[in-house]
Amino acid sequence: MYGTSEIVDAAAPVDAERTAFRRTEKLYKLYKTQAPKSWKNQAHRKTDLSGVIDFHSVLESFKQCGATPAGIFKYECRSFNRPVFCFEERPGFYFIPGALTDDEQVHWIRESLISFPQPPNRTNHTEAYGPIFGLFDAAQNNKVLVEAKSTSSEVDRILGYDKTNLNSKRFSFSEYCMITNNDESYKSVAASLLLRKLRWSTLGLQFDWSKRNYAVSLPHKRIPDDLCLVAKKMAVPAMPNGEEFQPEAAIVNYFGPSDMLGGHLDDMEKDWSKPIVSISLGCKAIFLLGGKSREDMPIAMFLRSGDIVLMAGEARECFHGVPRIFTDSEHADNVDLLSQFSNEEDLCFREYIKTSRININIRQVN
Ligand SMILES: O=C(O)CCC(=O)C(=O)O
Repeated sequence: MYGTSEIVDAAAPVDAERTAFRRTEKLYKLYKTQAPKSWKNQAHRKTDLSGVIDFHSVLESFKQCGATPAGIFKYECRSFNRPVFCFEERPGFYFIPGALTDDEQVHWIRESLISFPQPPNRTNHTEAYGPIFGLFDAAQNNKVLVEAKSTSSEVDRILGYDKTNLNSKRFSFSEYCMITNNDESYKSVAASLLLRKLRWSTLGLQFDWSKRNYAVSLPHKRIPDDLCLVAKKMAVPAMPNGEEFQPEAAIVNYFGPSDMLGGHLDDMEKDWSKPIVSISLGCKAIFLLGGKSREDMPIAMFLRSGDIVLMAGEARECFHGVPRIFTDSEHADNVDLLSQFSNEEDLCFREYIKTSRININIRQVN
């Protein structure tokens, strides 16, 4: 949970709040027809996507004839050598289509699955299970998570544990298989299930969801240098007076096939003139950029793997969300990306990302 929103299963019933933002979300979210259980593949309701802006087409036609659709302009920034597009009606929002190469996307997908959920970074599972090491690897090896009897002093050191706190939860992966575990007092859960239910991890300064602020006292590592470099480089069009962006925290969102991120504001950073740098990986999604009120009609656009958006200044006050991702072969737009994972040892990444989307959004907190 962060901002005023969390990733939810779009198939779950939600109270209808009839604002313009909510109506647009409902227009685009994924619906499944009420098919009988015996039907293996439920058909998806056809959604009219003709009103969704496709910045890859905008870029193509700009290259061919130098024109942009009404309300969109190409942003000129001398110190930035990629095409950037903006909306006349939403100052502070920047779209950088295809900002990352295929290799870069592959790298950040691996990092998002292997390194970013590693303690001391927190995930949506930390509250229930405490720190979990090696989740992705454990899921590939059919391990289950069991309550550990003890942890090594190395783990204690990394996590800054107080040994006198007997309530600290300590879980580790075991080779034991759930099915052979008949002891009901021995809690266990399959790593593959935990991976499928991974919804967020936080890097750098850790966010305390219960207090809705950055908890500087929580153990944390700095954001990896290579991610900082990407964020600094990509933030340039949105930085006031040529200042350098200082990445201090990041949230990694993991979307499964029927997940959505409801309309929200990101309002817990001090200086809203600094951008949020938001990287898309995996399946294509629809992004809604609303206005300062939920009553303002949102603009819908596609986000593809490798696209980056920046939200700074006035755009920081705009409601936004992701009503759906596309996993079907007609719309997912991930064939090139999937072909990058063709080696035997990469098939696990391919399987995951074939039906998932990852978003890494990087923030300057102070
Ligand atoms: O997934 C996205 O592209 C948007 C993420 C977002 O809005 C957020 O993390 O606040």
